[in-house]
Parts: sequence; C-alpha cells; structure tokens
Amino acid sequence: MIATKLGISKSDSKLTMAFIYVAFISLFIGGLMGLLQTLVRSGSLSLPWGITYYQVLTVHGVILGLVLTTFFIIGFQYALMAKTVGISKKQRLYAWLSFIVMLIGTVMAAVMVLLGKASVLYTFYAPLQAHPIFYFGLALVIIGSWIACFVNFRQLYVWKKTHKDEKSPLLAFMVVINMVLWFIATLGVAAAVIVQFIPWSLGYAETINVLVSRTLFWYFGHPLVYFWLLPAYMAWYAIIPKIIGGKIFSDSLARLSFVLFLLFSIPVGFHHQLTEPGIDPTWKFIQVVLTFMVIIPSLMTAFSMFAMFEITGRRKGFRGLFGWFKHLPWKDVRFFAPMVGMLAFIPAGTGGIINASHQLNNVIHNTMWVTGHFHLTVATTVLLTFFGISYWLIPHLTGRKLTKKINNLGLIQTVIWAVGMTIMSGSMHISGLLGAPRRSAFSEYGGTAQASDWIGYQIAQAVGGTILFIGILLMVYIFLQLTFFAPKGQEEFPIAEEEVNAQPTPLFLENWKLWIGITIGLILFAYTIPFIDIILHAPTGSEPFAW
Ligand code: HAS
Ligand code: CU
Repeated sequence: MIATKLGISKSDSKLTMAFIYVAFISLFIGGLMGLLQTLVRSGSLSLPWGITYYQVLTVHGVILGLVLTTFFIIGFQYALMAKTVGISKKQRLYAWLSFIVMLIGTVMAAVMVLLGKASVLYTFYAPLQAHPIFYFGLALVIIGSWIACFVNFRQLYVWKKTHKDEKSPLLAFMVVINMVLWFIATLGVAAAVIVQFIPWSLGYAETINVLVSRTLFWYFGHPLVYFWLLPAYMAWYAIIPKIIGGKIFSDSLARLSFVLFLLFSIPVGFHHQLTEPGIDPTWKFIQVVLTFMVIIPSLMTAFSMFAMFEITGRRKGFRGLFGWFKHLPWKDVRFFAPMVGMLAFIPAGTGGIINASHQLNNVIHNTMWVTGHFHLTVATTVLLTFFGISYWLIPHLTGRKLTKKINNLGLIQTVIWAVGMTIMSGSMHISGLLGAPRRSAFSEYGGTAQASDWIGYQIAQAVGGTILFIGILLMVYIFLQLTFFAPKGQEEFPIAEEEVNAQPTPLFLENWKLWIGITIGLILFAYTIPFIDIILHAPTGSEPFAW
C-alpha cells in the first residue's frame, strides 16, 4: 500500500474551501432570517410578499443548524485528515463527490423552503408535511455525508496499514469518532425520511406514525448536537494549546472523552421527548440517566482546558492562584474567539443539565428557554470556535496572512457576538421561565396579562438579534478579506504536541470494535423495548397538515 503524502496541497485547499464557501453563504442568509424573526416577534415588522414567519424560521434553522454546521465540519475535517494522515487522489475524488451530492441535496431542500412548500422547521415534525423534493434533498445531504464518513474511515485505515503499532494522530482519531457517531445517528433520520416521510409525502401512504417519526428524529437529533460540538472540542484539545504556546494536557484523556461521546450521545434522544405521551416513563428515566453520563466528557474537557491553561501559564513564570490567567494571549483572535465560546459553555452546559432533569424539563419544555439554550451552545460555543478556526484555516488554505487589522476586527466581532448573545439569549431564557412559548409567530396572545410580561423580553431579543446581525456582517467581511484580499503570505496550521514525558496512551482506546460494539449495545438497550412499545401501541396514524 502506498503511503499518502501529508500536509495540505492546493487540491486539498480547494476541497475544504468549497465547503467553507457554502458555510459562509449560509451564515449570511441564515443570519438575515434570524434578524427578521426577532423583528416579527417583537411586533416591529410584518413580512412582505406573502412570506410567512414559519418559512423564515425554517430557512433559519435548516440553513444554520444543518447546512452551515455540516459543511463547515466536513470541510474542516477533510483538512485535519489531509494534514495528519494524508489523502490519496482517489479519496479526494470521492471527497468531491460527497460535496456535490450534499450540495445538490441542499439546493433541492432550500428551493422548496424558499418557495414556501416546506415550512416545517428544521425538526420537520409530522404531521407537518413538506413537498417530497424537500425530503429527497435531505436524503441526499445525508448520503453525501456518508460518502465523507467512508472517505475519512478509509484515510485512517490506509495510514494505519503503513504505521503498524503506532497510535493514530489525535486529530484523525477524533475525526473518525465524530464520523462514526454521525453515521450511526443518521441511520435513524434516514429511516424516518425514506420509510416514512417520502412515501407519505408522495401520497403512497395515507397516514404517518407521528411518535415513531419523532423518536427516530431525536435518536438522530441529540447526537447531532455533539456532531457540532466535537469539532470545536478538536480545536480546544489539539489546536488551542499550540496557539497559546502550550502542550496537549493529556492525549489519553482527550481520546477517552471522545470515546465517551460516542458511547453516550445516541441512547439519550428521549430527553427531547420527556413530555411526549406514549413513551413509558421508565425508559424516559433510563435515558435521562444516560444523558447525565454524556455530561461527564464535557466536564473532563473543562478540567483539561483549565489544567492546560494553568500549566502553560506557570511554565511561562506566572505565579499566584490566578496569575496564569494573565499569560493567555487575549489579543490573538485565534485564541480569543474560542475562549469566549468556552466561557459561554459554562452557562450553556448548566442550562443543558437543567433541561435534562426530568422534572425541570416540565418547566422549560417548548418555551423560549430552549431557544436560549441552543443559541448559547451551538450559536455561541460552537460557532465562535468555528470562527476561531477560520481565522487561521482560511488564510492557510488561500495562502494569505491574518493581518493585525483583520485580527483586531476579529476581536471586535467576538465582543459584538458576546454582547448580542448575552442580551438575546439571556432574555430568551428569562421569558422562557415566564412561560413564553417557542416556535410561535407572535407574542402578545390577545394582550393577556401573562403575555404582557414577555413583550419587554421580546424587544430585548430584537435588540440582541440586531447586534448579532451586525456581527454576522462583520464576519462575512472578514471571511471575504481572508479569502480574496488579505496580503499573500503563510499562516501556520497549529497542531499541538504532547508533553515530552507524557504517559503512553493505552492501546485499548483505539479498539474500534470494542467501542462500536458497546455503542450498539447501549442503543439496543435504550431503544428496543420502548420502540416495540411505540409501534405496538401506536394510535392510528396522522393525516398530513400543511400550511
Ligand atoms: Fe442541549 C435541547 C440537554 C448540550 C443543542 N440542545 C437542545 C436543542 C439544541 C441543543 C439545538 O435534556 C433544541 C432542540 C429542539 O429544537 O428542540 N444539552 C443538554 C445537555 C447538554 C447539552 C445535558 N445542547 C448541548 C450542546 C448543543 C445543544 C453542546 C449544541 C452544540 N438540550 C438538552 C435537553 C434538551 C436540549 C434536555 C431538550 C429540551 C426540551 O425540552 O426541548 C450537555 O452536553 C451539556 C454539558 C456541558 C457542560 C459544560 C462544560 C463546560 C465547558 C467549558 C469550560 C470552560 C473553560 C473556560 C475551560 C457540563 C467544557 C474557562 C476559562 C476561564 C477564563 C474561566
Ligand atoms: Cu439533546
């Protein structure tokens, strides 16, 4: 077997940039829709030309939650794999195929949403029904992403063949975990789309089993959020230490936390369905316990980050309990943006633990609180880390420099984001606690007393949303600079090293059969009985409901 060349070639750059273009175009369109939503809900705007609120909300959720994330992640992961284990010509061809299939799927789904034929939100809950082309589009996006999975699996496999008895590079290991997680998770949503939604939307099936479709969706929907989070963690574990002049705190800990994500991300979907009738409470309880297990790798990550910051600072000679804090390169946007993301994850993760607590979920489910939660997690922690990655990855790929001016604009961008999100997400959390429902086109509810409590917070959300939109415009400007206009030069691809005297990583951490086996075992345990129950005791299926 021929070893593939490591490093990023011109062709690799083109590949990753293709994904990143789609991600940034999505950021612009999706962000604009977000702005419109907050304006409509605060009563400051009525949409023209027969455009509906749910149409706008669907564009926002699908394009930011599904398109931006998936394209950025897969593009970034291709770059990580090329850099650490290499990519062959044939693999790169397949990688392009994955891009093209995903792009065609995205365009199909997007056109249907824009035509108002698929205003079903990103969760596409039945019995809301979309045009069949929307579901075909989704199916293609999934199939395209599967091609990417197999390219990445193959890349590591080929590398392993030529590096017997060596542990795989940390980042390649992490990419493969994320893609295994994605592959297993998307089987659920693919089943729902292909077996349930497509025949139903084509009229071959008159009704649809709503509970089965939602259960299959959340079997996918929860691991989806870790598919977003893990690439951010890749940067935190293996790239940030290099940027701040430190070393990886522990290769074994990093790998173990990723393994735990694989094991516990999937058998927990019921925590999105705790108020759903038709699922036995015992199984809800079991999945809540498993949800608490999936918190552990995030706590390990927090520990590891603090340790890495402190060790690096002390090594640089900073003393005192918090002296090490000062050494951090606050003026380097490649550090600052992800760091603000990390800080946001402290309240964001705490909110997640509240959501997962069965009784407390009754208070916040279907309220604006949840919207606040995911704007802190995915739209701050994850997105700011992706921006942080973009500041070095894009110039590295385009052969340009991250100039001081762009760096400073990035710092301003991060502050704008933090301010806008604190206002928007903060008021979402509060209005959620006051009972304000999510996914509603209006907020006044006929002027009832309770609804009037929410109005002020709706206005605050519009203010926060407007600030965030300014942040998006600035980020798009930075993207254009880094891609087309910044001076030519070379930016490093920062990958941190281990400590010289680090303990060797135990080999069992790379025992794929073991981890995939346990993952499947846990999924079967958590889902088989309740799923049989759901099918056997299903009420008669539901007929379509279209806007
Ligand atoms: Fe969540 C709903 C539970 C994490 C995204 N979540 C959602 C939805 C989305 C989402 C999109 O149990 C809405 C779906 C919909 O449309 O209905 N979530 C959790 C739990 C976690 C969690 C337990 N969520 C995330 C992440 C997301 C995300 C990550 C996206 C990326 N979530 C729920 C539940 C619901 C839910 C329920 C359903 C609610 C309902 O009823 O509808 C955990 O993974 C969180 C663990 C995290 C931590 C934080 C660790 C902190 C770290 C930072 C360290 C900081 C440092 C900086 C080092 C425990 C790692 C320090 C530096 C200094 C200078 C101080
Ligand atoms: Cu979840």
